Amino acid sequence: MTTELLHRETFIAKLREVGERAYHDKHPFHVAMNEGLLSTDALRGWVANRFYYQHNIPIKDAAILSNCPLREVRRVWIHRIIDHDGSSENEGGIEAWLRLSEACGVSRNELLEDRHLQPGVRFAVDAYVNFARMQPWPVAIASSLTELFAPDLMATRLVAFEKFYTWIDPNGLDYFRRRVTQARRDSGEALAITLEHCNTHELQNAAIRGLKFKCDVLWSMLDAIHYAYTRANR
Ligand code: AHQ
Repeated sequence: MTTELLHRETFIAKLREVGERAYHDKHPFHVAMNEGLLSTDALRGWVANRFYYQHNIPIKDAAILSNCPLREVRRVWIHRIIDHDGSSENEGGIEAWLRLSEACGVSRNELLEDRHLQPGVRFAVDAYVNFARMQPWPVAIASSLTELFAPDLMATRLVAFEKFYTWIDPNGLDYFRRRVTQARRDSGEALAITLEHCNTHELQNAAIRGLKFKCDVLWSMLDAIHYAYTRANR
């Protein structure tokens, strides 16, 4: 087995291959969502459960920052916390997600109290936070490269929500509108850091495995939601 460092283009191609095979845009729940086939109950369940993921993203990113000794990397990464927690100038993604929930007819307290949280969603998200705490910081950053594939999914989702789920107040969709550009910027930064700091054969392999792990985190969240809220399993 070679211990050679992968060339930049080969490394990028291998990272992209992971997403093309395993990213959750291909999960049956997302396929049904984007075809307008989800019930109100299933969509509300997805919004309620995804809140646990959104709420934990800044905690995950703070774990990466706490492990990273390089000021130039922390300066790039730190905006992700404000992007979600917000500031005096901007509400942040967590507040936008709570507004999405209210637009779907689920109260913010139901989300804040995890009243609909499925066990499989909790365990997948907790695994992601612990991964960020325990892995070398370049590998944890590489695992966020699922966002390379997020902008297209966000754009498709937005069209589907506006076309099929007209019972949702369109003002609640701000989260997805912002996410298209945020995910593009985030993944560009994460890729540049990954290419520069996954600079050994071992770190490159760990980054590829970390991205596959993260695809499994997102996939198993949807497995749990699919099982809990789609008619087939009623
Ligand atoms: O809304 C999402 C988000 O804030 C993030 C942060 C990022 C990370 O740090 O891992 N990943 C991510 C994702 C978000 N939305 C998902 C979706 O399908 O709505 C996609 C997901 C990702 O691609 O990792």
